[in-house]
Amino acid sequence: MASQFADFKKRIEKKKFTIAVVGLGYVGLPLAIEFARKGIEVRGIDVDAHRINRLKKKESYITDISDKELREVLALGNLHCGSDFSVLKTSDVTIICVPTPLKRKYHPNISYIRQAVKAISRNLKKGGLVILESTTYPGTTEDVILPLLREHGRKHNQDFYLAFSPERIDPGNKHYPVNKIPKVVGGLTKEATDLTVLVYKNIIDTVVPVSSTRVAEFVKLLENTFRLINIGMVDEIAQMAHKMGVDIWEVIRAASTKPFGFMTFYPGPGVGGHCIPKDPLYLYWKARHHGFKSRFIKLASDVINFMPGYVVSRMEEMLKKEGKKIEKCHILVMGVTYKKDVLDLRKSPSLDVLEILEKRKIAVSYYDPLVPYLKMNHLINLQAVKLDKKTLEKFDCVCILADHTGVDYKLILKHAHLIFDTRNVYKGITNKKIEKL
Ligand code: SAJ
Repeated sequence: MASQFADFKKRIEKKKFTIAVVGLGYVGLPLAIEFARKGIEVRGIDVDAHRINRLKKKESYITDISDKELREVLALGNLHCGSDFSVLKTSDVTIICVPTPLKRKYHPNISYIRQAVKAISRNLKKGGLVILESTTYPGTTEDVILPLLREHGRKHNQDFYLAFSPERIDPGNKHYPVNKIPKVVGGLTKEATDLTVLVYKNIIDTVVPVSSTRVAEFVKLLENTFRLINIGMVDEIAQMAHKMGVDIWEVIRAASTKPFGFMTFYPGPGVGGHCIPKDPLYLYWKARHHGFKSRFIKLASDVINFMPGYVVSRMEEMLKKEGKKIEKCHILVMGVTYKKDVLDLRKSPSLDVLEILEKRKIAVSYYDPLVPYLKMNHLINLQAVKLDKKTLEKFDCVCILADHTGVDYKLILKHAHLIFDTRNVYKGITNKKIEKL
């Protein structure tokens, strides 16, 4: 066993090993590409035939990966993508990057992890290293994955090694590509940790070993719970500032000059995306199972979920000052993705605002340069409007919810009747037609 471990270490250091990445989404595909770029033999696996077809046509479906970049890496000839798990029989390392959504509020759904691990277990190469990257509650790797891999009489640290390493991909963040984001790694055993550190050192500048899989799982949840709570706090403080007639954006700008002991967060129409609204609820759920009810997580989640309704009530106030009833008005929603310049609608608060307006039978249209067409359940079935003088003059209020770059905000300021700016697009501009969060 010692010689197996020593031999495995040497092969990893010499890049003489193969990697399988299970799940080719916004985490898995960039990871597979990074390893392939370094000359390592990579098999990308995804159960979604549509994705595999796109990759076979050398087309990227991930914002951060251009077709050109994908073609260049595929031309190296060491990245092969498909849906066949049998390639794992010859894969030394398997990295799992599958979704971990919620079944319903506060209830994790790790079914994708289970499905992936069962397929891996059926094909696992003897002495292979399995690494889970999907964000999940502390204990998943040891209490859920380990028993599944132990089937067929396998012994860990002999027939396989097991570790957890949280993904830290930040979609759209050009400053921090995969190789520049420090990687935390926690193995079930020291050997598993050591092997996993060596695997990631092939592509990432800084790798941070921790003492267990539970610590590594917890690290990611702390990071994103920190974010959720601070965003929830500033969303609540923004409401206080409005009541007191104080410009919260100026307050934050000035507070940000403090070089220590403060971190800037901005109010918004709510919190979208696949991480922040969801990850803390995995921690909340697990803590409940240990008899601990997290008031911070619940409060922050409640506050951010209140924001879309607050946005509508603020517009209602603005229109009332003009003697208008919102029910008789036509609203233009600007920006429907969950954050600027990222084509992703998941949990977007803009969709909540649209839904509230639709349910109240308030006429609503939208514009988003990234989203030409929006269909959402039975309520929303809209084509994006054109952004021009004639169109803008039709609306009683324009509500800016995602502050994409490249939008003609000057045109909007010139021709809109009223503007509710939730992203401080009109920083430093005072104009009676504009109100901000
Ligand atoms: N948001 C605010 N105010 C803020 C920051 C964000 O309202 O001050 C809103 C955004 O508009 C968005 C939501 O929160 O609707 C989430 O925004 P985000 O910037 O946190 O972006 P995400 O969801 O892409 O989060 C990712 C996370 N990365 C991983 O989980 C690996 C998160 O850990 C990162 O901190 C974050 O990117 C980042 O820093 O950009």
